Amino acid sequence: KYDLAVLRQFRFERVLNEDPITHALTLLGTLPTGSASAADEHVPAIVRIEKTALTASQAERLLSSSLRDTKLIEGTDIYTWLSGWLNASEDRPDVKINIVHPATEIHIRKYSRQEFSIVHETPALYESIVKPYISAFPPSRTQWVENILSGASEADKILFRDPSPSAGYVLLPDMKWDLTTLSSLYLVAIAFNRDIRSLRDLNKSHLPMLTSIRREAARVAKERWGLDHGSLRMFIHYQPSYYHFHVHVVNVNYHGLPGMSAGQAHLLDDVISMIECDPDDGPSILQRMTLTYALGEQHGLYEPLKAAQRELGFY
Ligand code: M7G
Repeated sequence: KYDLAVLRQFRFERVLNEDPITHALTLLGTLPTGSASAADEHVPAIVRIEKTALTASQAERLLSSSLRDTKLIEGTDIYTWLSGWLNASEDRPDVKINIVHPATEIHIRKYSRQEFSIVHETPALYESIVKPYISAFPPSRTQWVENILSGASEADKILFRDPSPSAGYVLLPDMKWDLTTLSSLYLVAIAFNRDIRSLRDLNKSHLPMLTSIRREAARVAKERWGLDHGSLRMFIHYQPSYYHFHVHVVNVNYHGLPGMSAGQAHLLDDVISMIECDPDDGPSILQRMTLTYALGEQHGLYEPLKAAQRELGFY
């Protein structure tokens, strides 16, 4: 549905973010609605363009044939640095493009450059501020999840499926992955159980699902890509962007993504271990503990949590 012809119609408005570390630029603009009746009508669209990584599989051809041109920047003694240009190639795309269209205000805020601040979410603040915030999201926010679970989208990408409504989930490539660069392998396991809105809802009854995700993700990574035990970092975001339970499964050698910061990423192994330490009844540790994490100033919880913290004397 989205191709070069559609992208050429993008009307640029402003840069939302610029990240030299991930070689990505996130643009806000508009794209046509796509409906025949309103051919000229444009609605907000976010387009994130990221330069793809070079991989070891290209090593042999890189200098002998892929390189089209070079220009000397500087050199001294045994050191030289040059600019270079690569030939266009079918099997080595230059960029990966992510599109959110139509983009909501929440998407625009999420993708915008922003300052972060640490907040301490006590169980009481979870009840009074975070839980109502989560409940206020319309179901349309996670339509993409329902499409995956029902098989309406990405069906041919599913790597593992356990259809049980309580402990089941699907494992598939995350949209952050380009599907080829093994060093940046990124999968996501999405639960069928719609009652788990976040890390806060996990308890002993969810151990079969959590341990199954840990086991099956490792098995699939080994069988498909030859990744050995210990090659994956599996974690759960808090706060996540989408309040439908899922686990991130990422190549352990892929560093530096913002979503891997201490506070936001909770290792699946640690979560399993914490729940295993819980007594057999009563609220789980995840309901009893204060969770500390960084929130961007554009996040919907930023203002209310910061204000509540000031009242509680956290600062
Ligand atoms: P999150 O922790 O809720 O938010 O994770 P984050 O985006 O801030 O990390 C949701 C995960 O689902 C992210 O890793 C997204 O890249 C991924 N994701 C989001 N969408 C809309 C899709 C999708 O449509 N398909 C797939 N395969 N992954 C998605």
